[in-house]
Amino acid sequence: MEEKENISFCDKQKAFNTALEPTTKDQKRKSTYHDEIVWRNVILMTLLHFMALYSLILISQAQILTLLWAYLCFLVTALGVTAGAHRLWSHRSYKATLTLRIFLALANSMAFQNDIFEWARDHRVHHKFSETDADPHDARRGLFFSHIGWLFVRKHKAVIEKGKTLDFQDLFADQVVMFQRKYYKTSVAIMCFLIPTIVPWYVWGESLWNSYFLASILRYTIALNVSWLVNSVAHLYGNRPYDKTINPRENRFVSIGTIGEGFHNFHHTFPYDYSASEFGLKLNPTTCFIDFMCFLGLASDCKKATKQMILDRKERAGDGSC
Ligand code: ST9
Ligand code: ZN
Ligand code: ZN
Repeated sequence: MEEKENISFCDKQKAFNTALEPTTKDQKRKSTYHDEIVWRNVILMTLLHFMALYSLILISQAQILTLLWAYLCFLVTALGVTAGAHRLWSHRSYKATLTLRIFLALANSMAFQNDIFEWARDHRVHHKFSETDADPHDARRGLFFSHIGWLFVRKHKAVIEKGKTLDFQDLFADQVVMFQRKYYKTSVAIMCFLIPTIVPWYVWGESLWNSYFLASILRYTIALNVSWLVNSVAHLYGNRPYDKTINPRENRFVSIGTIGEGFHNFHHTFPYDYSASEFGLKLNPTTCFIDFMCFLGLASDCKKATKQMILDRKERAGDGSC
């Protein structure tokens, strides 16, 4: 048993050290970087969006239960990103029990936005090097790039170089994160496509066609786009009550779609805050979920910026709006 633990620890260390070494791909990137387009992503994303447009026609033909199911899948998807990959794994803004982490990892596979490790790695790099070449979705490169374009090209070499200076040991040490990464494709097939499609067909007799297009394709595409709005629109449009020197902004419209993640000026100013928004002032569904998990004993140690810190910051650096 002890030997097994040693082996797995050594393996993790080896994997981490290997991740720090430049790969052949990295060497190539140094000499060739210049928006190398990944056509596979362009084609797949274009196809997905056309399929989502087609899904809109099916809304009027579907059973009401199927539409409610698609919405429920959207909420679970969203929590997998907001309460999971974002507030728990990227920022460690609260602690979660194994049960909650398993639920959030499954919900995260429903979101199909890269595995938790990769999502959190890119997101930490985004916070640390915001609006520089090392920011994976650098908003200085415009609305399209920060929304979806960054997924169509190879990363700027600075993203990888700077990213490798950050510490991801906590993610390597989380067995739920590592398990999800190992079985990512299978978990996505089951959580993002199979379950959303099968349930309406099996339980209330919806056609497989309608449930696939509405609960899988349309729900997935909407969830992707609202998530991307945080990187694009919430970095370009809105007010900056907490820090007018940074790009991220408060955007209520984005907050509604993302169940509470559009208070982006606050979030970049106080990234450790589990609510990602000022306490009491804003309705934040993800915060309500985490609070409920604390009530059930599944979450704890929520970090929060104090009222005084927020007031001081507003006075010192805010744009005067509220
Ligand atoms: C998607 C992600 O949509 C969405 C993220 C949204 C974020 C929103 C944030 C807002 C916060 C609030 C949340 C709101 C949510 C609301 C929800 C409501 C519903 N550091 O990546 P590779 C190294 S995904 C350090 O392949 P390329 C590393 O060694 C959509 N190192 O780079 C890596 O190898 P490995 C579906 C890094 O080749 C190696 O480089 N998925 C870092 O340039 C190669 O990495 C897709 O569309 C780093 N940061 O390719 C696929 N990064 O991983 C998208 C990399 O083995 N991805 N390294 O360790 C790709 O195809 C590729 O990543 C690429 C770049 C073509 C974009
Ligand atoms: Zn964040
Ligand atoms: Zn941001």
